[in-house]
Amino acid sequence: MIMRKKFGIVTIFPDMVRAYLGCSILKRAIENNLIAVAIHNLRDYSTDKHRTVDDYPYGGGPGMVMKPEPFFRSVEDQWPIRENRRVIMLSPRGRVFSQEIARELSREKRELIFLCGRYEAIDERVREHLIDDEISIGDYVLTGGELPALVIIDAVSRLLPDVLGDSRSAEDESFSYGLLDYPHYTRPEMFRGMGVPNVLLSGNHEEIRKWRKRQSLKATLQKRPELLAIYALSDEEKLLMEQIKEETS
Ligand code: 4FV
Repeated sequence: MIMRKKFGIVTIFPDMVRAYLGCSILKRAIENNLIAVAIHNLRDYSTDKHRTVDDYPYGGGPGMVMKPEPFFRSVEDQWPIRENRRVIMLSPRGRVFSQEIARELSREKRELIFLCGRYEAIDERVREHLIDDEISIGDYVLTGGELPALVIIDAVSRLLPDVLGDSRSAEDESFSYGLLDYPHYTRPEMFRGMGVPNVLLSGNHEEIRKWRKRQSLKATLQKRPELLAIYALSDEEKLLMEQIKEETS
């Protein structure tokens, strides 16, 4: 019996999140009970009749800051047992998300709870006393934490058994082992005078495997050489890389 992976999202825009989870692979994963995503409206945990979740910043400055009470009340009400939850705040100050972190979170037994900010920031006491983890999806500033939460739920869910139609596809792709992906082709064989590399039409799976490996190494060397610094080349890959460097030098 595959354990259903449980996620929680706290946001002031629940419909925005539902929209993305209501389509395609994640929709099917929810229907097939492979994942569950509990969506909670932060305003339901405000403490006033105006359902206020933000206020002016102490010390002045631009924008509004999200109040601590609604976040603490929502987490303590919905996920009271600390051992069963891992509360993740999305913010540009977090550790930068990667396929490695996606794998780490896909192995996590605790429920993954995402706190989605809006406005300028979230009161620092949430970071200091409520969260277990802080993740950024990249060095740029968004209008909210909902997209980062969905990016992470998407990347983690597709690593779970049976979520992708063909589990091989999660193993054999960009970053799944540290190199950029190889080029992919499908019908038509000829398109506007542009063909398909013969090796892919040869049926020679060993030659196809080697061509794809060479393409991955070449693309990584040209586009993301820093990835090669942390990637342990196999003997075959070292050989292929020598050939590539000779060809491209
Ligand atoms: C972000 C990021 C991000 C900052 C203020 C939401 C915004 C606004 N989150 N990775 N990059 N968050 O830009 O995670 O509330």
